Amino acid sequence: MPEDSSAPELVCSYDPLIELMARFENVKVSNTSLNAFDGLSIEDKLKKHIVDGIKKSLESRLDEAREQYSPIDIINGILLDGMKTVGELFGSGKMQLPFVLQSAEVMKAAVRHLEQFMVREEGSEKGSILLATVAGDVHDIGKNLVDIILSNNGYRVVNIGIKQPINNILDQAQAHRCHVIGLSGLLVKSTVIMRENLLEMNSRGLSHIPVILGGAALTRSYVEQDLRAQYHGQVFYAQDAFEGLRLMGQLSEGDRVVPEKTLAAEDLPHGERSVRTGVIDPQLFVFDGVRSEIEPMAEPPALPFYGSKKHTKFDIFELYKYINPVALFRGQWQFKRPEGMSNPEFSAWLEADATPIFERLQRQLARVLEPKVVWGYYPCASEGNDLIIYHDDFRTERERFRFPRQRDERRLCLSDFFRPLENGRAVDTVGFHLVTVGSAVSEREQELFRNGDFQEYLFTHGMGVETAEALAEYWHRQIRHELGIADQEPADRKLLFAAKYHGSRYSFGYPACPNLDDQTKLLDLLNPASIGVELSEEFMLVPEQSTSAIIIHHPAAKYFNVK
Ligand code: B1M
Repeated sequence: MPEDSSAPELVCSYDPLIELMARFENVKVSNTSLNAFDGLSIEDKLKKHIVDGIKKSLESRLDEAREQYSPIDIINGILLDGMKTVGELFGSGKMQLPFVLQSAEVMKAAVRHLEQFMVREEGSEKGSILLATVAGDVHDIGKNLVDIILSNNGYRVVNIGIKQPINNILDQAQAHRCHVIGLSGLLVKSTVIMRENLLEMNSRGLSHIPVILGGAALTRSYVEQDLRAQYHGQVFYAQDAFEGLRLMGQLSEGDRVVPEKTLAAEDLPHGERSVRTGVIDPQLFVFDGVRSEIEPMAEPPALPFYGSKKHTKFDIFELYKYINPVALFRGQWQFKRPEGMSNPEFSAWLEADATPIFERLQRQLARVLEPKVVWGYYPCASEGNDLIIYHDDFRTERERFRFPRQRDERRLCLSDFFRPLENGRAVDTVGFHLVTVGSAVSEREQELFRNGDFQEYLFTHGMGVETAEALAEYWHRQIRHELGIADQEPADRKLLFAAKYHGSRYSFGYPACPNLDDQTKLLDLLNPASIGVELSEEFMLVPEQSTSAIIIHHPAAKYFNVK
């Protein structure tokens, strides 16, 4: 830089450090995370690192502990004890999942640091499990949460990822000498695959391997009744990662695990048929002439246009306004109201602690989330339990959906909301949409998971999921406007999230339209390949954070169950 002779000479007439110290002389810094370690033994200090999820100074304390203990003793004797406390706190409702993950992060960081000083001894592990999401299923997070909890509690976890065919699961389990197989999946279809996998293990003579099953659509009774009756070996249901941990504990001690309670047939909740078998009773789809009292609309909305269109330009911050904070904070991030805390106190706590995370992620993910929509309108007509979609001549059949009808209650069926053909011509209108937030957010999640940033992984995943839901909500609103039925738009977002508007949207796989195979027909109508979405062989949408729906304009269309 050229010397500027005209610049005034800068003379520092004071010591900035002393000045700074003087300024903060009377300020008490309450750094609990540092002070709280004072006076503790090295063992308790390390446990505190784990339980409180503190990474600062972790390595130096581990090095200090190494002067007395071998790395393996630090892990098994001290750190795992800390994780046990974490599990107990979580189990008793005193610790929230995001903080459990923070503890797991510290555990992983500690093990990573100690590994360089360790010689792996054969047979020193507590137990091992091969984890996979079953064939055709792209759901990652359920299995990954199980991985985090098990591997940071001392188990060897071989996580082979999503969409895993049984051949690969068995090959990998044998290659890695895993003594348990753990299968996960999101949808009912996946529970059917799990059953097929167990039967395959029977026929290959591999039923000596215990199997743990978990996932949103799975029920304890299906696993502990139906599947246990079919698998020659031991099969267990784990409702969450901690039940998986408990089962691993029992299986690794070599005990044959006796289920706490074996369900009797009469204990089974009514209407579990679809979940238990994966096949919905075909009788529900047969029209026996008795329909509900729903009167189709005398003057249904006209078609806004025929066929499908796409939309890919969104103001992401506008979309964020459609995120349901309850679903995000309590559903995805699993912040739960601690015992003894009132509802208003909990809301204030969420506002102070969860909302800033939400706001930060809105900014950070603005360019990662890639919202895209395909939607369309078609002339249609009902016929018994069927909804027929027509070509743009309004006469030639293009697609046919068949819905189940309630056996009791109101005898409702989705087709009742539509008019039948009149003079051979379709006179009603139906909408469909399919939304996605793209694959970059899933890639970001995988990176966070690989790097051991478990808490951020959960937060990011929740944002992806709830932005997809928000986009579906936002675009359904757009459709109501296009159909001219935006006459009951709720001013309050809470009412919007409670679907207090004109008409409804139903996703295939949900109770009123349970056939996931119908996704194929929806995809034929909408052509979502134009926005990068395709179907897996088990009818799942890829990318993962995508969802589709049939949109019904009838004002009486509300959610209902079919059993
Ligand atoms: Co939807 N969805 N969804 N969904 N979704 C379910 C699963 C559903 C049960 C809702 C319902 O009907 N009430 C239903 C499935 C029913 C069926 O199969 N017929 C359903 C459906 C139908 C669908 C679509 C097909 C709808 C459509 O678009 N037509 C579609 C499919 C998506 C696709 O194809 N890509 C869809 C879409 C979506 C969103 C994208 C909007 C969103 C995100 C999905 C995602 O994460 N990829 C979503 C959500 C949020 C849900 C619910 C509400 C919550 C799922 C979740 O995120 N759970 C769900 C209903 C529900 O569960 N209440 C539902 C949190 C996650 C961490 O839990 O994976 O279950 P989970 O893992 C847990 C435990 O299960 C257990 O431990 C984990 C941690 O505690 N566990 C194991 C799991 N694996 C384990 C293995 C073990 C041990 C424990 O040992 C080996």
